[in-house]
Formats: sequence, structure tokens, C-alpha cells
Amino acid sequence: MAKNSSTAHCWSRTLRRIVGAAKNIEIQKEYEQHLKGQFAAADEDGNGTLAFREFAGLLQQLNIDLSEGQLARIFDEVNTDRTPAVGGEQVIDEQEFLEFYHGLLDRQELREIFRACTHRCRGLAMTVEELHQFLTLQQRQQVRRLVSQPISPGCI
Ligand SMILES: [Ca+2]
Repeated sequence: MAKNSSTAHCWSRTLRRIVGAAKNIEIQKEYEQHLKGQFAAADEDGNGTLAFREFAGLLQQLNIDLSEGQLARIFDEVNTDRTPAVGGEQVIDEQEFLEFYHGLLDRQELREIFRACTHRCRGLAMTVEELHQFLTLQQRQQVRRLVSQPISPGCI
């Protein structure tokens, strides 16, 4: 039992933080599971690794649209351990994929935007409402930018 209201308040705040941290860990675990699911879905032959074609399919699934040359370069960068699969083909394993995906998101400017837009689970996850707010704000800014551009002759 807390001695006074100040102590009680302190305990309550500390407990809320602990519960909040536990929720964040849970969200991170769920996110990791989601990524692993994406990896498994892209692994068409089910050998636990992604060959170049499977990797290209996965990026397409994630709406990352790249040329063949860009894909080849990224595949090469992601493939850090260079362990060939059976048959000598270079492949990407789950760990390499997770590091690549985290690396995509781990950019200072993105972290700042994400942090600024996430309130409930600051910097870790975005709620549907927060995403809606973000998109609405972004769209307004795009419209403002378009409107502020000089109208070229021939435009209505
Ligand atoms: Ca495979």
C-alpha cells in the first residue's frame, strides 16, 4: 500500500510504463512474425531460402518496384553470407531478409516522420487512425504544392 498520493501516483505511472513497454515488445514480435510470413510465402519451393526469382517476387509483393538491374544489385547487397544453396545458386536466408527490411525502415528521416505520426505506440506502430491522419495531411500538402505551382499555358 502506498504511503501517500504522490507515491501512489509514482507507482501508477511506473506500472503504466512497464505495461506500455510490454505491449511494444508484443507489437515488435507480431511485426517480426508478419515479416517471416511474407518470407515464407515468397519461398515457393519451400527450401527456407529465397533464390533471385523468389526475392524479386517478394519485393513486388511488398510494392517495391525495381528494374532488373536494381534488383540484382540489391539481391547482391542483401546476400551477405554468400552461402550457396544446393545446386550452387546464391540465395537469401530469413535473417538476411529481416536485416534488409529493418535496414529499409532504419533511416533517420523516416524514423523522425514515423515518430511524429505515431502517438499510441510512439515510434513502433501506427494505428489505422494515425495512418489516415498521416495520409490526409500528406494529401493536403500535395494539393497545396500543386495549387501553388504556376499554371502552364493550356491548362484550365
Ligand atoms: Ca526458395
